Amino acid sequence: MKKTIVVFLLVALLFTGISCTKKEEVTESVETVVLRLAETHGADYPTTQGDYEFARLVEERTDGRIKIEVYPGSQLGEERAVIEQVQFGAIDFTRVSISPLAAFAPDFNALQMPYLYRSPEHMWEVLNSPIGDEFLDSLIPAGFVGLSWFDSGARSFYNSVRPIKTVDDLSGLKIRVQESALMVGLVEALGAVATPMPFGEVYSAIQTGVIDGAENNWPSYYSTSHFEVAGYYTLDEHTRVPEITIASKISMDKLSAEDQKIIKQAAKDSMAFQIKAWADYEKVAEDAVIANGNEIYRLPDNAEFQAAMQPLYDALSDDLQDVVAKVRAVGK
Ligand code: GTR
Repeated sequence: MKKTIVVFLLVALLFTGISCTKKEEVTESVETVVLRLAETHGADYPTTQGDYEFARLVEERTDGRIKIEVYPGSQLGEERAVIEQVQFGAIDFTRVSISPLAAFAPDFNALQMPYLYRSPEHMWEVLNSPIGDEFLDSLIPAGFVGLSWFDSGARSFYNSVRPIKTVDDLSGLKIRVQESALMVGLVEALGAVATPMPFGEVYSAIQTGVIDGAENNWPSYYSTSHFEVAGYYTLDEHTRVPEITIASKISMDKLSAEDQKIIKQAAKDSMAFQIKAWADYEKVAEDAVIANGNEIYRLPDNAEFQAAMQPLYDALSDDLQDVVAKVRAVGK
């Protein structure tokens, strides 16, 4: 009799155990949402570090219910193609430069005009002002939810042919630009030949002489090894192009209002982390390029370059000229 009871209890325990595990599994698979974020840079690049921080905050604040998997190194595609996929909900998030995004939301060109910001501080004052939030919100009709801004320093020209000290030195050089009409216009205004091309193709295009150079900030010049094949870097700092994290509106609409709020706040809260990571990496990149013996030239002033780019401002619509005026008035 005792034996029967013991066996009965053991069997009962076993079943309770099994049913508990099953229940947990079921609950977990119902509640955990896994979303994907596409990033063009490698894992240790500061924007990717900012992405990881964003993902960490979302996971922490949703008690693990929402996991954002970051795919660095263009695993999910080059920027333009990724933005398209975000637009139709195949990818949930991406961190991109606003240059290619402007093809989907042309007003963003106003935020990447040459020599628009007086300083890095001025750019941050603008992005943290209602202007920044209006731009983030303006993406809804294009199918995106704008979440946050990341730092990207200033972009300057580099090439494999000659040092650039004047606008004339750029004449006839084939310069790669992002897939952005504004950037094509900018390079053409300086008398060079603009070649739009995905980021991942630039290294071999310079190496094989398909193009003479490109333009980017210290971190990208370094992390892509472009500095190895294009030794002349001129710090003309023609643009400050903010990075942006966007969500697919289709993906966001599937989440509760509360979760959407958590995601938006987490994105904003990841900015400080990225800005610090940016400053650190910018220094590492600059030191490494200088140690490599590259020929760095800093323009004594930007007047000549700035004047050559005035036609880009003249070509802006009245609405965008108004935005530019508002941006310039910030902090004055
Ligand atoms: C980098 C930016 C990338 C990408 C790249 C490019 O500075 O972080 O998102 O836009 O420039 O030139 O394609």
